[in-house]
Formats: sequence, structure tokens, C-alpha cells
Amino acid sequence: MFGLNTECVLDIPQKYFTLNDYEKGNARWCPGCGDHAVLSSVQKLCRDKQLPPEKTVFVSGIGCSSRFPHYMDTYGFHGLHGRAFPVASGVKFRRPDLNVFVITGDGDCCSIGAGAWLHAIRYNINLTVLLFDNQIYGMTKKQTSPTSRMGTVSNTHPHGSVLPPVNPLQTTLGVSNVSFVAQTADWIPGHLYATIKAGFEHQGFSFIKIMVRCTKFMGDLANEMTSHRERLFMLSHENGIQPDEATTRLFSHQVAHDPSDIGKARELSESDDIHLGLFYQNKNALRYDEYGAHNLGFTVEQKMAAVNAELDRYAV
Ligand SMILES: Cc1ncc(C[n+]2csc(CCOP(=O)(O)OP(=O)(O)O)c2C)c(N)n1
Ligand SMILES: [Mg+2]
Repeated sequence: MFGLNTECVLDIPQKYFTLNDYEKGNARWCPGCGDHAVLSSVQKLCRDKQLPPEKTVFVSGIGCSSRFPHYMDTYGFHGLHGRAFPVASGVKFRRPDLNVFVITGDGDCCSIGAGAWLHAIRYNINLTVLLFDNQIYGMTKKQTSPTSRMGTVSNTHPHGSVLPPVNPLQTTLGVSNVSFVAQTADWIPGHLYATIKAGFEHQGFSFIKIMVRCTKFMGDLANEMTSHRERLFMLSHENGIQPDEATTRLFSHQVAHDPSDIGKARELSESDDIHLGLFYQNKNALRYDEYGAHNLGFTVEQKMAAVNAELDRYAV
């Protein structure tokens, strides 16, 4: 008669996470900066997927966009310039149970972080990568970035940049073992959300290039991009990104593209037209994190025994 009613004790109501559970502080980006839209979209995704904040990590480098983890009420690591990929890879490698996002800018990823970027693509670790491409170093107040278009006037090229830019889609599609490449834009929220969602659902390294407006230093470019919607082509396919109907209607041009066709994906990435959607997906690409996962369940004793066995191999 004094027995414990375990049914009652174990009946813990499941928490429903609201947007509020992912929001933190006031973002210190300029008014009109495209980064705000990406933040909202990611918070919505976290809510819709009910990602436990304590199981979710945002890893970034340095730059305006890399301030992102400060505005998520999850775990975060605002690290070293260009080094978000190795940090995030390490986190995911040892903690596959965590949802790991990489936040990087065009300078952070394609300039100082370029070496890490290429190898991260090839490792194909299960990370969702958001490249905020505003074609400029925003944080340091307008220097030419690797993705700046030729002729971009900046503090480092006051007469206009002189070299053709790096094309992050083309580069990513050129790396062996690439598994997911998509492009979207901050000012088309329905497409932005659907693309980030598809990237998150992909089991592997999802590379999403987001065209982001820097209204402070690249105002003309921002105006040009948003006022010529007819220049944007939406990639459509049953295995591609599926935005809601209202968003799809916004695109006057649609191009059918099968995302399993890497040759066509490369061709599209090199085109002068801007294509939004899923360029390429290979669900069967090898995953380096799966190779490293076999000893994750080791006890401390087993880990010590494995380390000692390795050290003994070099004993003389
Ligand atoms: C090792 C190192 N070199 C240079 C810098 C200076 N720096 C800070 S942010 C930045 C560029 C960031 O540009 P981007 O990645 O495009 O981000 P955005 O600010 O445009 O979002 C640079 C060069 C630094 N912080 N650390
Ligand atoms: Mg930038």
C-alpha cells in the first residue's frame, strides 16, 4: 500500500519548443542585412523539426555572418577565421547525435578557409553548411572578397577588382565525393526555408550558398538582385527543392534539372544566369564520419586499452 506509483512519476510531459526557445539577444547586423532573414529561417526550421536546443550546435568562423551563433539559444562556437569546418567536423565526428550547422561567409570560406572547405566537402561529414555570400568582407568594412564580381569598387580595389571571382558552386561541384549543393537567396523566404530544410534532411555535407544582401556596402548589388526577379531561374524537379506554391509562382522562369546529373549541375553553375535550387545530390557518397563511428560506444577502459595498444606499437 506504500508502493510508488511509477506510472505517475514517469509521465513527464514532452516539451514543445517554440521559436522563443531558439532566439537569443538582438542581432547586431545592419538594418536591411540579409543575415536577419537567414536567422529567422533557421529558427523556424529548428522549431519545425523540434531540434532540442541542447542537442544543436552552430559553428562559425569570423565575419558579420559568423556572429550567427550568438543569436541562437543553442550551443555555439564562434571560432577562428576560416576554421569553422575543422571545428564542426570534430564536433560531429565525436558526437553524431548532435545537429551541427556551419555558418561561414564568402571571405571566411572561400579565402582564408578555402583549404579546410575543400577537404570538408570530400570528407562528407553530416553537416549543414550555410555560406552567406554577400560578395564582400562586410565586417572589416568593404574589402574585395574572392566572390566579388569583377569591377567591384572596394577599399582594397578603389578602381574596381580586377580578377574573375571564385564561383563557390562550381568549386564545390568540382571536389570529389561532393554530396549536396544548392543555392538560394535571403530575400525569397519560402525558397530559403525549403532549401535549408532540404540541406538539413540530407545525410552528409550539405553545402548551401545563400545570396545575401549587404545593403551597407553593396547597396547597388542588393538593388540589382532584388529588382530583377526575371533573372532568377528556379531549378525544378521531383527530387529537387520543393518550395510552397506561392513561392514557386514568384519565379517566371523555371528550369527542369535532375539533381543526380553532376555534368548538368556543373554546366548550370558556370552559367551567367542565376539558378536557385538543388544543383546536385548524391545520397550514397561515402561518409568519413561513418568510418570513425565504430569506437564511439567504447567505455573509458576500452578507450585506454586501445590507446595503450597503439602506443605499444611504437615501443622499442
Ligand atoms: C586571421 C584573421 N585574418 C583576418 C581577420 C580580419 N577579418 C575579420 S572578418 C574578415 C572578413 C569576413 O568576410 P566574410 O567572411 O565575407 O563575412 P561577412 O562579414 O561579409 O559576413 C576579415 C578579413 C581576422 N579576424 N582574422
Ligand atoms: Mg562576406
